[in-house]
Amino acid sequence: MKSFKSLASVIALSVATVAAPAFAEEVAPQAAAAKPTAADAEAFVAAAEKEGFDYTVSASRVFWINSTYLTDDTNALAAEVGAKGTEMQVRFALEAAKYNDVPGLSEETRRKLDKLRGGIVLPAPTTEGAAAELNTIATELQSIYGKGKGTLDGKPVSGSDIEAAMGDVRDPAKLKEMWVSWHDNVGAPMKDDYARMVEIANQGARELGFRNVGAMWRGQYDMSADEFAALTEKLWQQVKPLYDDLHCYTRTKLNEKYGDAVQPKTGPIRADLLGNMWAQEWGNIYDVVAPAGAGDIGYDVTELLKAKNYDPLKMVKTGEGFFSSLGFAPLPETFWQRSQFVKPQDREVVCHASAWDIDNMDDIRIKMCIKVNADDFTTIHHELGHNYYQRAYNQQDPLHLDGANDGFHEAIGDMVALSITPDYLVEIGLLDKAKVPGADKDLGLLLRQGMDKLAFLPFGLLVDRWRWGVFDGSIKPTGYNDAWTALRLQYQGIVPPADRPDDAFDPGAKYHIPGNTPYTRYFLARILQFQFYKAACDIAGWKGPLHRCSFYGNKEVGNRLNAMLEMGASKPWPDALEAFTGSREMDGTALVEYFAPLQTWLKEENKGKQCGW
Ligand code: X8Z
Ligand code: ZN
Repeated sequence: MKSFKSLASVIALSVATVAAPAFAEEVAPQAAAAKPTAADAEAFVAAAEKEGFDYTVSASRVFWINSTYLTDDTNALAAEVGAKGTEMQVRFALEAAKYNDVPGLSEETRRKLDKLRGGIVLPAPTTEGAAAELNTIATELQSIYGKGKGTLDGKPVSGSDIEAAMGDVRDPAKLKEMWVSWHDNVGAPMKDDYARMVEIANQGARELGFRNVGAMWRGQYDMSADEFAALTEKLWQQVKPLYDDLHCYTRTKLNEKYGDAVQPKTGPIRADLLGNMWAQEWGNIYDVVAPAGAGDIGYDVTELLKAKNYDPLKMVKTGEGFFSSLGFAPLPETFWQRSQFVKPQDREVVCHASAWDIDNMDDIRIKMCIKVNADDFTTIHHELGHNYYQRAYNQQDPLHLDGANDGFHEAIGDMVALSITPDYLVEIGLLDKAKVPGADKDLGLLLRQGMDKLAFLPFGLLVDRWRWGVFDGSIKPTGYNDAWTALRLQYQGIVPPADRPDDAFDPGAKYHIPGNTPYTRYFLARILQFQFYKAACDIAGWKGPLHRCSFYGNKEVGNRLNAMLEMGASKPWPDALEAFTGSREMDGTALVEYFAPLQTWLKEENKGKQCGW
């Protein structure tokens, strides 16, 4: 992965991200007239890798400039370069299909051909002008999001500011104003363009022999698209009881704080009360839900950072320090020179955090609009996880310059951030030793963590459940918003704070929809990060409660982790998972184990309550 905006755009265009196998269930495109040989296939793959590699290095620079300097001109350049990339990828995909039935292909060549054939995030048909139209729309959608503003007290507020304010503000009228204005201003204008984009990309998918774009996305996981959908459902059923318990408990606390008129005791939760614009992570309202006694964990990371005068640079240096402690080489000088850490004052940018690998070698960077708070401290570790992964696999062939699957890429930095325990905070001088919460505060710590990690699970799933429906036609443009709201209710048990207008397009108010970044990766990452974390803690010989483990400073963990990272996408993901964890299955057991004491406690707290919605 290159940039994570780019798995959608850059990466959508990056051959390096074209991913996994195409499967028998897909309709094969027309057979070739001549009889190509395995040697022909290998020659084609090598040429495609070279051309794709050269393209991504130069295209990435254009996309970087566009994302960090949003103007009509940079949009035009990004759309033009993007169109060239789409045309190239489609050309490769059609050519790759000709080698489908060639006898004697090596396993490696077969995997690479499958990636070339199926790994385009937004394909276009070969019709004249289609790739240009598709990329113009995609660039415009991303730009609308980047420039988007909501309001607070009637005054315009940028995306990164409103995101932070949703975590801090506790006045329900103000929260509602921010939620409604953001969704109305940012989402609604995108609707028609989004529908057109879906139409073009689906035509592209069909020309390549796939049912629709969603089937292509689901086909990137070393199994069939349908098997993958079933796997995500299985994982969700494994962890859903934890979410249901947390929802029930949180609703009670919100009702106690705001009263029946704002948050009733039963039914869904009002989406703007959960401390996050999308209600995807709820840790920011820990103060609202903290139980007496055990709930006082005695510190708050935002306050610690502020008290010790951390600035964005120091936050990033601290993140780097963790990876260095595992034995990873320091980030290159260019990372510090070329990254965007804070929001520039004089221009519009895409603030949504992303990690970039410009030259597939060591020109790695992050692009953020960092605020000194706990959310961004975690996000820095998340983004650095991408950068260290990218650098670790930079010796792989161009088509293997990617994560084992996209969930792996999203999970590395998060696994590291799970190690930000009280003891770790003491070790780096952020927390006084005397303030380390004792074992009697374990539940508070777990609840704080669960508010982020567990709350995210249904959101991580539903974003692409919506898009899968959009791409397969079961959700039509006229029903875009109602279907979104229905999925939010079904999976998350939340409702918008006000009736939505007919022209609403609330999905557009979430970055990854206009950014065209597939989202199931984040659901997988939520599961995988606990598998990785448990494996790391086992390697480190940790014997205490899992959530107290920090593997900071453990070189053995670093070595084993690196062994997985440097494989990139060269092997099916179960091989990579096995290299680090010993298991070949994605599985929620580690997550369930981590939160088991919390679940027992939540069940006790919820006794006598009418849970569900
Ligand atoms: O988009 C991201 C990262 C960039 S890859 C900041 N995340 C998802 C989100 O913000 O919605 C990380 C967690 C989920
Ligand atoms: Zn990410």
